Amino acid sequence: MYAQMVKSEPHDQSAEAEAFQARIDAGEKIEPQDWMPDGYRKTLIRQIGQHAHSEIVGQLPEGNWITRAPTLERKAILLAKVQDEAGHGLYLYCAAETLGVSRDEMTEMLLDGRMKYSSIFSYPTLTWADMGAVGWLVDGAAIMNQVPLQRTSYGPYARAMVRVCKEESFHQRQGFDIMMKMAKGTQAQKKMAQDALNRFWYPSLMMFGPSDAESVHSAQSMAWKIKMNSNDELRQKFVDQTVPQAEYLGLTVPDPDLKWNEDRGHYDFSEPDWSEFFDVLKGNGPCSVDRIETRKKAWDDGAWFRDAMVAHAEKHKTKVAAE
Ligand code: BYC
Repeated sequence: MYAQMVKSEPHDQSAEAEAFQARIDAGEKIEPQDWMPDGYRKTLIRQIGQHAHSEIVGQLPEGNWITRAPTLERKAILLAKVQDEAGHGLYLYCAAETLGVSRDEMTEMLLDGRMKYSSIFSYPTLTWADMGAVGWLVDGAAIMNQVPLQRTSYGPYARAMVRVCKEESFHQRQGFDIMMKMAKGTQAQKKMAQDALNRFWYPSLMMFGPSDAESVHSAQSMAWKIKMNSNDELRQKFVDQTVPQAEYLGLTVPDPDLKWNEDRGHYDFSEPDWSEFFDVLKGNGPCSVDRIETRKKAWDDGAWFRDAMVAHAEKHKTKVAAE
């Protein structure tokens, strides 16, 4: 269906493409029924689809701790957060569907490796402090990336981001709150908090994507306002915001070269190990195989339910047509 739709674009795109770019430059929103270049549509499907998959796969590392949360209150909070991520996935799948791709197609593309999910979720969550680090750092990085996306040029994506960002702010606060409790707790708890920061720091920096020099899509995506900032810009903003928070917690960012640069007005910091990042993207992260197997099992287990819903809808349609 997606392939058919792309083929049906008008042949002479130049005048339309120019008018389209003018609309983008004027800050107008593009809506599903509007003409758009093939590349714009494909880039959005790739980015929104990847984003949706990340929200869904992102439930797994935290879902791992729901049954082991230390108190009833922490359990209720974590449960609500993981449910929010499912909601985010749904808004995003719906936004992508307005571009002519179905959720089933996107899921199949995730399961057979044609679509990606965020590299961060290929890492394991080993202790309760990881729930703090994920909320604080991973949701913190997500907010840094997603707040500007509320102004992205594609209407359904921008609107989905508004609600997602509100919920992500709560997620980040709850993560920081867990880190506070751990960092100000017993020696053993503080050690766990430091260990979680050590393991999640560089994978969180990787969430923003490769360096600007290596980013293949940034220039075009920024011209189309699908992306509002470059990967390096957002990574720097994240470091500048997060380092004082780590200091407040009394924890040490695992980067010996981290230093405030008075001239630049930013922190200097070490780049993540990019060979590790590209290896994770190839499906070689510590939990990559497990994440996809888990999603595949959930998809296969849910087949009977999806079939039943379609059968019910068909039956209803036939009944309405007969009346
Ligand atoms: N992981 O040209 P580039 C969350 C790929 S979930 C995997 O810079 P682009 C949450 C990229 O796709 C947050 N792949 O790409 C949920 C491209 O490969 P392809 C998820 C990555 O698209 C639960 C190649 O590398 N947020 O919030 O311009 C619990 C070259 O990169 C990654 C979003 O998805 C990565 N980290 O920029 C808690 C936000 N980085 O596709 C929290 C929306 C790059 O050509 N997405 N790649 O095969 C974006 O803003 C952009 O897609 C990215 C990458 C900044 C991620």
